[in-house]
Amino acid sequence: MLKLYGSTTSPYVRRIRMLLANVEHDFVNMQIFAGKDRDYLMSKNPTLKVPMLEDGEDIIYDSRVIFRYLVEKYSLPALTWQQENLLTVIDSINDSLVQLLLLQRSDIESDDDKLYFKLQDERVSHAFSHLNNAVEQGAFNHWEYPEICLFCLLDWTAFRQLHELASYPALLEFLSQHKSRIEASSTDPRE
Ligand SMILES: N[C@@H](CCC(=O)N[C@@H](CS)C(=O)NCC(=O)O)C(=O)O
Repeated sequence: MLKLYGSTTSPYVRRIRMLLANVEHDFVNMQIFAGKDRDYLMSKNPTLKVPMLEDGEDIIYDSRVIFRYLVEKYSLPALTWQQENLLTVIDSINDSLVQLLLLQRSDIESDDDKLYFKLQDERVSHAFSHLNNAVEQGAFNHWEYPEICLFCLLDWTAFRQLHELASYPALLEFLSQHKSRIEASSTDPRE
């Protein structure tokens, strides 16, 4: 049986949980920052990040690679290059916001005058605008992996209050359009 390791709050983990909504699997909810779960992660995954997928002898890390693994295993449609690029944009926001959250938790205050924060803030705003335009142009009109990843990013950004989404109306509309899907409500990080 497939075993997915992660946490209920991670947007990277949630996308794989939503993708596996109709595939039998075990979900292992870990506390990755300390204790025995971290020891387990240390023993299996040198990146010390989740998600991680275990399939018999195979251990796969990184959501993007896990997706490719599942595409191969279940003959799912592969992404187009345009979708790959959109996923890169989604991941670039996700990575910046994960770093900002970790800084918050380290009691390091955000300071717009500092290069590090300025670069993250510019990337996040610019990339959200790009995604807002992409939604307006119909690039997220299905319910497949890119849409799932966008949904997880937006819902997590709102949940953690990491960036104001009010200036991206198409993204807000996209979020509310998909919120009540069963795989969205059953993986809601607020639950
Ligand atoms: N590129 C990775 C990113 C995964 C990632 O950043 N996961 C976060 C949780 S949202 C994590 O495990 N962070 C732990 C850390 O940074 O120490 C993927 O797509 O799976």
